[in-house]
Amino acid sequence: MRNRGRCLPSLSRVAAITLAWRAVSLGLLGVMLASTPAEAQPFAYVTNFSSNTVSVIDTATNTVVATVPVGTNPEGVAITPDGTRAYVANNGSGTVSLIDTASNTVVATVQVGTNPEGVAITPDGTHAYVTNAGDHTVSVIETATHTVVATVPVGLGLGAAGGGVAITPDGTHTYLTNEASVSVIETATNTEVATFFVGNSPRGVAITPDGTHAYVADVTGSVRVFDTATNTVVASVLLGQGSGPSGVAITPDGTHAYVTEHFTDFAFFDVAVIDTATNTVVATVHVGTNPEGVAITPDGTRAYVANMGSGTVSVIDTATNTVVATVPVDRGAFGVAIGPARNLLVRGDFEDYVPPDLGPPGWIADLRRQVAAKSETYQPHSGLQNGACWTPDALDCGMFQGVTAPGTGVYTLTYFANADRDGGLVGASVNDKVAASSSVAVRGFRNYGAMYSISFNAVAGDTIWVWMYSPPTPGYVVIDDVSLTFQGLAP
Ligand SMILES: [Ca+2]
Repeated sequence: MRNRGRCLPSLSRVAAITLAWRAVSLGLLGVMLASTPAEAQPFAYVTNFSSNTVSVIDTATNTVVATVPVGTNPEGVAITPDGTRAYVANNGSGTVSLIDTASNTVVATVQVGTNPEGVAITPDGTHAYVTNAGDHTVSVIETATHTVVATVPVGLGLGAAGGGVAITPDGTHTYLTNEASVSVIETATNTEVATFFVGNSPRGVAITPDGTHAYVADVTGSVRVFDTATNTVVASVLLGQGSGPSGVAITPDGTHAYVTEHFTDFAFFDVAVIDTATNTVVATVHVGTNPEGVAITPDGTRAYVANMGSGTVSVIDTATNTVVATVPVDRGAFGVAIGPARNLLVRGDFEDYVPPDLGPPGWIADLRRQVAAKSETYQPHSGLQNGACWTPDALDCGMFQGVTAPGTGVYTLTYFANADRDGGLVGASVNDKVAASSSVAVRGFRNYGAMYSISFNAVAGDTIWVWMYSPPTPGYVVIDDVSLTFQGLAP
């Protein structure tokens, strides 16, 4: 039995935070920080239409780290919100390849319609929408089972789907382009609820982060801006005949749209940068030949452009709108998708521990506390295991994990936590000061409720400690699926 003489009276929240931090700060000795800056950056997945592969680019180094064989003529690509899977539409095979992003191998192949082109995944990660140009349908794949759960006829049967597809941030509607129209699918019912004509050849479509507008690139020379509440055109940005607007992506802060000009009458192929406040072109960036797909990093600092003609990817610095790297990929570079910011924490899901142990790499039990934190199998939120402080006695407990901040800007800590009495806390400290914390709600056994999400600022090189604290009263605090991500500069 540990020293009961150290039992503390019931604490105010402020005092508890101070104590939690003091314990964390005392626990730093001899503990290695877990992350390096390179680990914070996500990967870009690029389809190569003419070589039937997907190139995986590490955006920290702008080098190709894997080349994955997929089906015939891959076009569209999308990555699940948790970053674990890339969905690739194989136009020539009528299939979608599912790439496991941890191993960069194809782990499943799903038969869809004829000539699939575009693919988008719902914000909750439960479904993928695949446009089939050959039979004017959309295949809806349930991601948990890898099965097609609905096939939706679209575009009034008029012309082939154009390949563009995007889902509103609230997950309620899917926008896709047809040969001369845009279709809107209600995701709750998987029915087409609107079709409106938009000019000759709409292709790429992107929706602003606030969900209010859709940007539709038309290869005949313009970008049309739709109000998603009314599905009417509120602006039209003329890029010029022969420019061939094709791919479109919007920055995470919603201020700019990047549009690839796939064809040109001139010597250069460009990406047009549109200010979404004024809907005017504010920059033109020369890229490789026949640029097609475009995607923007989660922190908004880079745009990745797949150049079909040159088999390269141009990396644009969005602050200066200049190309800062050109990455050779494979023949017919077509679509590009970038994964979410990577989890800076190690073993956030607690699956790799042997209960009751914790320890590096990952979580450290705070030995300044009266009871050691542990891994356990009693209340997993995901998988089979979770982290816990539990004692029938009036003893406190805590755990923590440290990383070096890879950049200057906003960090977001998300986690699931549960407790059977008040006083539990989860938070983050930056350079010895509590930057954000939240008390853990009291619920029933295994009832985690909604995900917690707290944000704070840090400067590159700062030491961030993520911690959990359980007060000196009998009971438990449990935690699972903890993620710390660098979001980049605040919008
Ligand atoms: Ca778990």
